[in-house]
Amino acid sequence: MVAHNLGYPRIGSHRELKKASEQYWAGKSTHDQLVEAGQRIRRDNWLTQQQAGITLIPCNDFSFYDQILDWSLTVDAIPERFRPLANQPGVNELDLYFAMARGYQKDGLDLIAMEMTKWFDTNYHYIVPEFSKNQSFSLRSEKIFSDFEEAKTVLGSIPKPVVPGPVTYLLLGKEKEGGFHRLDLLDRLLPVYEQILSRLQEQGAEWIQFDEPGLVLNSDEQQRTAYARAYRFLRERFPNLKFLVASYFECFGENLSLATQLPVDALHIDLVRCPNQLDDLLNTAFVTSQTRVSLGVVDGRNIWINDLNRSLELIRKATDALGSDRVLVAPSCSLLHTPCDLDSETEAGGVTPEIKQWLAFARQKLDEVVKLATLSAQPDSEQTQRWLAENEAVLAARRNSPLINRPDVQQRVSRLTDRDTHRASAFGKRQTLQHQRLNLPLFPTTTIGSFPQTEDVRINRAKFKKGEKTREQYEDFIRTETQKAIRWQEEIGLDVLVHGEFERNDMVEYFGELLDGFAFSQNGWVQSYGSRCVKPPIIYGDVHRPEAMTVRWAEYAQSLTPKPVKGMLTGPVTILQWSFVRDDQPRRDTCMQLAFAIRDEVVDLERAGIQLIQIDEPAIREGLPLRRENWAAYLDWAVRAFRISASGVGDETQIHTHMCYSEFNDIIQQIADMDADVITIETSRSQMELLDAFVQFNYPNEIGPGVYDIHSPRVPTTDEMVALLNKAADVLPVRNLWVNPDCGLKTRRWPETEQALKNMVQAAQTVRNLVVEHV
Ligand code: THG
Ligand code: ZN
Repeated sequence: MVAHNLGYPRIGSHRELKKASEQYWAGKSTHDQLVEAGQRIRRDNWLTQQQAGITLIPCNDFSFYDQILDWSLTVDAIPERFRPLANQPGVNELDLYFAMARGYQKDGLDLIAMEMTKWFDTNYHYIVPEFSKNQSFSLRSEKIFSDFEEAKTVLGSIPKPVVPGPVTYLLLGKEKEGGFHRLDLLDRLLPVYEQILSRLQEQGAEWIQFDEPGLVLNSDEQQRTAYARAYRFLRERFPNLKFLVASYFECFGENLSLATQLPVDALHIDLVRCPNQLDDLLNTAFVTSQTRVSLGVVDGRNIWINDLNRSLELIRKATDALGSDRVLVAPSCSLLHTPCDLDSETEAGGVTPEIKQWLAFARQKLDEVVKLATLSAQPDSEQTQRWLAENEAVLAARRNSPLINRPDVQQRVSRLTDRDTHRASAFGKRQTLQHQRLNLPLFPTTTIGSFPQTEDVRINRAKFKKGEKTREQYEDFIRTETQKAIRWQEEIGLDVLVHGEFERNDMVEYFGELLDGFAFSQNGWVQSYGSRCVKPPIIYGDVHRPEAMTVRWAEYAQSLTPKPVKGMLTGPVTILQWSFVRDDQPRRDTCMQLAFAIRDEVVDLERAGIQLIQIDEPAIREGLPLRRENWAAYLDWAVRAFRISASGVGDETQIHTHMCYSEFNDIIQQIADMDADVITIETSRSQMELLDAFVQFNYPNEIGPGVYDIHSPRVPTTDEMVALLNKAADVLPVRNLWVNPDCGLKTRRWPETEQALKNMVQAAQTVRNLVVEHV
């Protein structure tokens, strides 16, 4: 049985790629040095997979920024605005590529970066292809060919090139003008695939992996036709190449019969997300075809060790029906979404030996895939029996561990009543009380919470973590930063202040470190976008808050100023969404536990005199299941979790929430159901278009539509923010409007932040005067 892999993390086991690219962007290293860093990572990855015993090893899964952006360069889908750069002498392909990802402000050019968005329901972000009506495609980048050649040399065997499937690639893009649908471009795109495959075939390729996760999304007739047409086209031209079409993250749903009938050599299915898919598949004519099935049995989205017996049962079912020649074993999806190597973890991070044996990172998952192939080939060997016994013992130990089970927490969740999910009074009454108490001007100004995480802040935290600074020294430093931030906010005239979050690394990791039931790794980095990584905490047990997490800092900040300071928390759904979640109970149950932990913190903040408390839920929309039929159930518990976290306080305490990256139309009812007193949202990039959903819905509570885009260092002018605010004031009740940037400022630098916020306060003053004149 073939053990294969769909993709491997490319950041390097110690984030070598991050360091190398950021050096290069800062002009501190050369093009060749960056290229060599990439080569070293690829080589390590290939050899790691080979040594583990993987027989079909992917290539072209490496990327300097994003695999979809790589593909846009490969098929020459370069937006017009980047053409001058593409034709400029001295600008190499990599510079053009990074310009597309990050924008380019140099040599009199000001090229806005391409948009970035979530990769399905993961915390990875890809660069969105931009298509025009008369879009043409041609073979441009040679990356896939050199990658193949390089892998062949390193491995001494034939690697498996990975390409985005043509239909998913088009679906992931965006039409930049009207009058066409991006799938209309398929016929122009396929000839480029033909060229690419013939080159790969000449180079000796045998298998090609087409990633078509689009196959698990709800589809219409046009989409289904496109998949069928694309693979018929390619099949006719390449009867001898072996095609593997990879789906992942969900079940096929209505695409099942289409997927099982594609003229390909192997179909990959995700049996972690959709364990019933194998039965479904074996109930179709697939059984009597020649097509192989690749069983995604090792979880590529989480970090728990595999239940070997459960996987073997699935494998056995497949081999019984199809014969072992037609079965491959693999992770459920690319291992991009898991950290590199558990061996880098030491106990200091809270991954104790007990917890560690429950975990598998990417490298350990390779071993699991190979083990499963071996086990199913030799079910009766002594080694088989030993492996299974070991695995059963560890799983049983985890199930029964006192570390995991906290009866008091379970009881609290099971006793949840309606009172836990409702504020004392309806919004109308709360608003009156809050306005009386806070006495803010119209168009009150505030920020989303974080201020720039400067080099200085990071260095101090790193020193504290390494033990080079005492807690006292570190906390003194944080207090000084906080004090500076408060003074400065007072000076520029913001109305509602924040403490700046200098004590926090990441908005989820920080809480994970302070809650029971969480472990945090030291090196468990996962790529989020480009060179940016996150270190998702690991929720292994019942969640409990042993003590207040943020009260001390909020209280300190409030003690420095008569102006109100807003308390800052991450909401239960976002903590869930950005963590590795336990797989032994429904996500909903874990979320309810988180909700009560946050609720206790909210109540403690109120008790400490904090009058406004923000519970961020940027990830509530991205948690939406990929298939619409599962939305209602998710939204029901997600909204309930937020309400639990927010409903422990009195009417006068103002609850804020914040969301970013959101298409709000789909879920506006549920956003309203969250019943936050104030919501701040990202709207500036769309010129307030995202507000439409709120306007049409008649959203009843207060809103802070972001008036400038924090994702760029550009300083917005007062005039443009006045224009945006006027737009908002035209369609929403003035008493409900807030003025704020569209997201936290931690990735920005101080100089642009200072100027931008000064202009923002000025803009608020201008509209206030306009409104007063009007009245
Ligand atoms: N935290 C987590 N997930 C996220 C975000 C977050 N997902 C969506 C969005 N925000 C992604 N954006 C970022 C922005 C910045 C960084 C990571 C994701 C970042 N990371 C640091 C780096 O790579 O240098 C490392 C973090 C650290 O210093 O601790 O800057 O905010 N969980
Ligand atoms: Zn945001």
